[in-house]
Amino acid sequence: MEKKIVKSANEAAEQIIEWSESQKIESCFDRAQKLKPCPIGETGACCKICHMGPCRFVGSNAEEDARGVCGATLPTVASRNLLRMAVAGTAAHSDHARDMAFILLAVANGETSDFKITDVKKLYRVAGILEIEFEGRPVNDVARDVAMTLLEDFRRQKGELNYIKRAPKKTQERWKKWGIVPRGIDREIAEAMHRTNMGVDHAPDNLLLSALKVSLSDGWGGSMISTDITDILFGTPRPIKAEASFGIFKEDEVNLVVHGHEPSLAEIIVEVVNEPDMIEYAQSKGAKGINLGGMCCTANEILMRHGIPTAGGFTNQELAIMTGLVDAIAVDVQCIMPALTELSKKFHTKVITTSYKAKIPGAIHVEYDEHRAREIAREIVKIAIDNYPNRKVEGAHISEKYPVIAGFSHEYIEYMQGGRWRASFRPLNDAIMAGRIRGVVGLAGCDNPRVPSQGLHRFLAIELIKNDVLIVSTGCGSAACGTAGYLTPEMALENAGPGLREVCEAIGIPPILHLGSCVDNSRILTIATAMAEEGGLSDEIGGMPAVGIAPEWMSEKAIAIGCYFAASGVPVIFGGESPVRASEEVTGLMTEVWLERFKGAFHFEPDPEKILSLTLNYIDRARETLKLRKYEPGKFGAERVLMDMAARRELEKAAKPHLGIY
Ligand code: NFS
Repeated sequence: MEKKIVKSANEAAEQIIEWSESQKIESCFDRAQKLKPCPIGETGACCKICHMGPCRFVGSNAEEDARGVCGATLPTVASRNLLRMAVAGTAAHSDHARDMAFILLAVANGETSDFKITDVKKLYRVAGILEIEFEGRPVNDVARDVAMTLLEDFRRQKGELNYIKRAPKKTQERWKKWGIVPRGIDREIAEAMHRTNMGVDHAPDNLLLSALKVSLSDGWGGSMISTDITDILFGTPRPIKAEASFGIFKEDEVNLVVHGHEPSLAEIIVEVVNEPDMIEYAQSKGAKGINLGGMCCTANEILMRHGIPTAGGFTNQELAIMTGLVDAIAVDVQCIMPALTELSKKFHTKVITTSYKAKIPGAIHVEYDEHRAREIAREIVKIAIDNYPNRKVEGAHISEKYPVIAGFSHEYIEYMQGGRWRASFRPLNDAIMAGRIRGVVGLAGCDNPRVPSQGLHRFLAIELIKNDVLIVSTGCGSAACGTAGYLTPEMALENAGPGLREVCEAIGIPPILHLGSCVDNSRILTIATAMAEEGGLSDEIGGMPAVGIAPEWMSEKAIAIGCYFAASGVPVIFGGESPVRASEEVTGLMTEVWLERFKGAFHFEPDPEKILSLTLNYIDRARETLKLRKYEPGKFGAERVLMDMAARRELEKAAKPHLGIY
C-alpha cells in the first residue's frame, strides 16, 4: 500500500519530518496542527484596528446585523482587512526594490567597488522605456539617471508610475476609468494605511479599489523595478542547470545557506565562496570545500543567474537545519521563520541575520552594508567555515536531489521563439491560437504547512500540463516544482499533453518555466503585455486564456500579487479558505464585479480539483470569447512551424543581430 503522506507532499521533506518527530523536535508542521487558526479572524470577521475592540462579527446574520462598537459593518471590516494585507505585501516588495535602486545608484556614483553593471543591454532597454538618452553616454551616467528616475516612483505625489505606460493601452484605460492608476509607491502605501485607520474609509468597494491601486504600485512599481535593476546589476537570466532538494548539502564540505529575498549580499557570497583563500581556509578546517545553497526567493535569484542549488521553499527552512549539515544560514528579509534560532540550538547551525530591519533574538547579527559588501560576505562565509568542525553527526541526512532548468526571463522567452534576429512572441501566440497550447497559467506563491505542503503545487502542475497548459512559475511555487523534479524538459515528454509536448520539444524547454522569485511575477506582466501586443489573442491583458494560481499562499505579499494580477486582467485563484469569506458582499466584489471591470477576478478555493476546473473553465471561456479554435487534445489548427535550435542558429548566422537582448 502506498505510504500515507501527512504533512508534506515532498518525500524528502516528509522523511525529515518523520525523523524530527522521532527526536521530538518541533517544526512548523507540528505547530500548524497544534495551533488552529482563529475561526473568526480567519474569515475576515474580526476588527482590531482600534482599542474599542477587537470586535468580532459573528452570528448567522452577521453580514446584515453585526456592528462593531463604532458601527462598522462586516463588509467594511473584511475589505479593510484585505486592504491592510495588500499594503503590507506591497511595502515588502517595494522596500526591497528601493534597496536595489540604491545599490544601482551607489554603483553609478562609484561608491561601491563590490558591484558593477553586468547587463548593459538591459540597462539600455530600461533607459529606453524610461525615455532616458543612452547612446554615446558613459554607462554610469545612464545608470544614475535610471536609478534616480526609478527612485522617483517611490516619492512621487502626483502623476503616475513610470512603468504604467508599459501596460497595454486598454488595460491602462480600465485603470484610469476606475481611478486606480498608482501615483507614487510610498504615497499609495501611506494613503491606504490612512484609509484603514479607524473611522476613515468604510465603503467596501472603495476600500477594495484602494487594494488594487496600492497593489498595482507593487506589480508595475516595486516588483518590476526590482526585477529590472537586479537584471541590470547581476545579469538577465537565461536557462541554466542546477539542482534542488535537501540532497544538495554535502557531508564533506562547509554548507552555507542564503535565505530571504534581497539578492545583493547573496550575489557577493556566490563570489566569495569561490575565492581561493576562502577555499583554503575551509580546507584548513578539514572540509573539502564550500558549498553554497539557497532557500526561498534569495535562492531563486542566485539559482536563475548562477545555477546555485536550492534547498527549496518556505516550509523547507527548518527541515534544512534538521539535516544536521547546515553550518550557517544567513538570512536577509521576508519569509524567515523566527523559529530558526530556537531550532538551531539543537544542532550546530549558526543563524546569521544581516539586515537592520530583520533581527531575530538568538541570531548572530552581521549587518549588511552594500558599500562594504565583500568584507561582510567574507565575515559570513568565515562563520560558516569556523563552525564546520562543530558539526554533530545527528540529523536527518538526506541524499535526494533533482536536476532543475531555471532562468526563463522575458527576454529569453522572446529570444527562444525566434532567435536574435526575429525574437518575438508570435510562435507562442500561434500555438495558443492553434490549440496546441490551451492556455497559460502562472503558478506562484508560497508553500504552506496547513496543507500537505507543496502537494497542491505538484497536483496542479501535473494536471495542467496534461491539459496542454503552459506553466510559468515563480517563488516557492517554482521551489515546489523543482524539488519534485518537475523543472526539466523530460517532464514534458512524460506528462505534457500532445500539443504542449510538441511545442516544448521543438523549442527544447520544460513545460514549466521557472521565471524567478516573487518580485519576478512582474515578468509575467510584461510577457502578457507582449502577447497582447503581438496580436491574434486579446489586445489587453484581460481576456487572455491565462490564469494565476497561488494554491498554498500564506504571505501578505501574495495578496498584493493576487490583487495586481486581478487589476491587470488576470483571473486569480488562491488555495485555502478565503480571508474574506465572512462577507458575501466582499467576495462578490472581488469575483464578479472585478471581472466585469478589469476582466480579472480574485477567488479563494480550498478544493484543488475545483481550482483545476475553475482554471480550465476560465481558459476555455477566454478561448471562446476570442473565437479561437476549440481546444481538443491532440487536434491542432494550422500554424507556422516553430523553429528548433538548429534553425535558429542558421538564421542567426545569416542575419545581423538587431535590438534583441541576446
Ligand atoms: Ni513569495 Fe518568496 Fe515563498 Fe511566499 Fe515567501 S519566499 S516572495 S512570500 S513563502 S512564495
